[in-house]
Amino acid sequence: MSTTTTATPRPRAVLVGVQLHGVTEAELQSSLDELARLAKTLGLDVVARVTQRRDRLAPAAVVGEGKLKELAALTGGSGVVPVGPPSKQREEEAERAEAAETERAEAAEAERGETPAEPDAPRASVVVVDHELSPSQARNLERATGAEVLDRSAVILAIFQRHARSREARLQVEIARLAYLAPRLREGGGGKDRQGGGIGGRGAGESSIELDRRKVRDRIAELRAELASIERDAGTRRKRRHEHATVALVGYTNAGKSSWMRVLTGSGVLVEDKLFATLDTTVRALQPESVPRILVSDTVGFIKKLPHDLVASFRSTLDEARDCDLLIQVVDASDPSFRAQMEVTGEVLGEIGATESPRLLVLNKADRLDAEAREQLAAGFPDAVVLSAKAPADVAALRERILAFFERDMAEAELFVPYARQRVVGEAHSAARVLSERHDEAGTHLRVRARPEVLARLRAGLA
Ligand SMILES: Nc1nc2c(ncn2[C@@H]2O[C@H](COP(=O)(O)OP(=O)(O)OP(=O)(O)O)[C@@H](O)[C@H]2O)c(=O)[nH]1
Ligand SMILES: [Mg+2]
Repeated sequence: MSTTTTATPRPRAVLVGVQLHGVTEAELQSSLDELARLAKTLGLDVVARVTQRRDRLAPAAVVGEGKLKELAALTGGSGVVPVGPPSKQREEEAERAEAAETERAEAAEAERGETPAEPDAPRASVVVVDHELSPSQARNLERATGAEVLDRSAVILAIFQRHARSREARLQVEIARLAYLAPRLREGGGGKDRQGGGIGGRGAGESSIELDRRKVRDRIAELRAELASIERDAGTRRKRRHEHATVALVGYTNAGKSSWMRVLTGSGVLVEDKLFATLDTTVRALQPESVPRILVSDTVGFIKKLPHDLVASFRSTLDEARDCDLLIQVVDASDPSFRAQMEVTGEVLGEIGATESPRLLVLNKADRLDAEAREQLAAGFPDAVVLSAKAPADVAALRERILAFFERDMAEAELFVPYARQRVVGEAHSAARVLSERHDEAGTHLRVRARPEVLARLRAGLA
């Protein structure tokens, strides 16, 4: 458990979630549990949850008028969305439909006897919404609650920003943050309200907003150029690494990837009960070292609704996962929503194009499960291994499994290396297992065991 020991009290936050059509109460609560962990990682103290069952998000402020008042009671705001600019007929119709929907939702709620959130809980200064907010929804919520309003993407971006250590990670996060902000500058930009009326209207504020957006775009281009130069080096390093057998640990945030990295490679990577503790990719050799060496990489975790800009931005970091020989997908099997988390991981892997490599599923944190649950998992996922990063016997078992994976497709070959090509002998020693080595007057006779790609490369060096 990570504890913050700051003297200043942590800002209080209220979570807001809408139970949309087709979403169960349990799913909504588990999504809010995760949002609460994200908020906590950001240093917020979650004091209440405000939820509402609706067919869709209220266009004005996500929740209906009544709920908004309830929310504002927790933050000390007015609970009223200020009247916007004159609306056209279509908008008026939409508003009428919206009012009717709100009434229905609230009447149904009253029928179910739901109690409003406690009015005398301490006042919150932050509202965290579990849905993507439009700029106007964010602004309306801010005005009605008097609190700072963040959506899920903004929280994730803020966490990434805090946890980014290397220059590469910092650039990636900054690009994603600006890309997230750019479209949101359209309405509220420059602190000027839309004087000319209407979304996208030619208000007096337009030119300065356009200027801001251009500045943001220019800055993104600048950062991208800098990132590209760093990534060129990283790309070369990655290519060099690819001469070795590589394993990438991937999975949902907090699943235990870094814990496995530590125990498999003896490295001191950060392990924390925090979301997105790891942002930078670390690569280390499997320990005790095998011949040839196997490299293991640990990288950024995934989460539900991971902002697209972040995925795009972290693409090169995630190349490690795309180019590896074996993907080890780590799952926190003790988390009740692990199935949904596996699905999200599958989706992100698809998005980054990491679907080619063979995948081994590690159902982790088995030490938190009883024997029956473990058996059920093993039966439900026959190709997976049910393990705990905290059990030394399990660590040895996974290491064996990794070794066996690479051993399986290795083949033996005889190579003759003329003295003029002695470089190949060195290469054979680093990328293959040399079974025997004999010299005569013309060169070196090697008997090696290696993966087919390695054998092909060694032969190409002799051609
Ligand atoms: N009980 C138990 N806890 C574990 C196990 N593996 C990891 N943990 C704990 O789970 C938490 C997260 O572990 P990490 O290894 O940091 O997880 P991660 O997947 O690297 O997380 P991010 O880098 O934040 O995406 C830590 O508190 C670990 O101690 C396990 O097998 N059993
Ligand atoms: Mg980690």
